[in-house]
Amino acid sequence: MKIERLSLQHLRMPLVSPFETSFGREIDRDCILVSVHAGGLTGYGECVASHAPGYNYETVGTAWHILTEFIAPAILGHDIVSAAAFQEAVAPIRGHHLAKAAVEMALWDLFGKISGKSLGELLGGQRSRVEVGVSVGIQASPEVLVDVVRGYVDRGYARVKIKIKPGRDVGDASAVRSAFPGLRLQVDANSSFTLESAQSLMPLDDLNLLLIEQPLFEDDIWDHRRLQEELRTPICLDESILSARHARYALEMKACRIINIKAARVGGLSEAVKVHDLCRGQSIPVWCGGMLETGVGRASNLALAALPGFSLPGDISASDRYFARDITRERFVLNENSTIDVPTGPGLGVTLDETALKDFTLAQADLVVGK
Ligand code: OSB
Ligand code: MG
Repeated sequence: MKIERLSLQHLRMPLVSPFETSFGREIDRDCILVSVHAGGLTGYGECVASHAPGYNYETVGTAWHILTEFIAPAILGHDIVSAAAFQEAVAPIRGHHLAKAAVEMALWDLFGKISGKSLGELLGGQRSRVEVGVSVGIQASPEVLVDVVRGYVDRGYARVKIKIKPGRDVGDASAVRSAFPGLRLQVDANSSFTLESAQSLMPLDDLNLLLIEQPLFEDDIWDHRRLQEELRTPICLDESILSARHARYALEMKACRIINIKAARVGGLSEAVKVHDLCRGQSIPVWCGGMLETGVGRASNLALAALPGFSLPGDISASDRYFARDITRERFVLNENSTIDVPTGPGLGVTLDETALKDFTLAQADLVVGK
């Protein structure tokens, strides 16, 4: 299947409410929609790099650069028959996982459309619906946080993650725990503590949390090992795990007991499946992380989370938790048991709302062979 054309659209979509983490506050969600054209079919992929390099070093700008200057030339006019073939073609490009993963997603969508199979089926998914939770940003005060969490619990979310940062940590988590003694609760620090400042997190051990996500530096697996020795609550790594190799290092070092899998962060769905398989072989629970995706990336996350090793609820909320208007015609809704259905149509199983797409597009590029 010869890749004939790659198109990029930089989108900016208003979030229903601002999302604040230890690295900043997002009011709009920026992303790049990647369309891969081959044989009269189009596959879609979402690049989840944000406007700013807060979560990791990639941005919409760096991804645009890598996609146009390096990834497109590596695949345009080439026969890319599998995710492995794609990864081989882009192997000389170091890093830039979010950019690579977007194209791999689009290729999977294309492979699914060609074969008539859903992404869930192609990846080896075994569930028709997956358990989900909601990720709640830092709020004005612990009182406001409890109110916001109550809103989600009332809507049916059975697992809640709250964002923490130094100074807004144990107090916030205790307030939510007191208000909801039976709630499945976890916290995410997004790399905002050091081994020293993380000493203040020790009281979290008394709050019956599912896990503490990425307390320390993104490039630091070793200090997580030292912190995990001191904490009874499982540490879960997000930012630190950029490949199945990193996952192996972390598990060998006992730096964490749970891994958050984001296909984008590890460079694509195929590598995400490798992380899943490694963890499953060692009975290490994994769950599907989120990056405030549009319906396109959400469909991909749901398909991935259908794999059997995803034993904890994912950060995959209903469409209305993020956007009043999305770019897919399909909107994802929360079932009564805090699950969301895995799409069943070919590929990602979503169709695009062209009008919404046009309204959200800030910039566009069409890349063809030899141009
Ligand atoms: O660390 O998991 C994270 C959003 C953007 C960047 C990083 C993270 C997140 C989330 C949101 O927690 C999860 C979601 O998509 O609902
Ligand atoms: Mg995280």
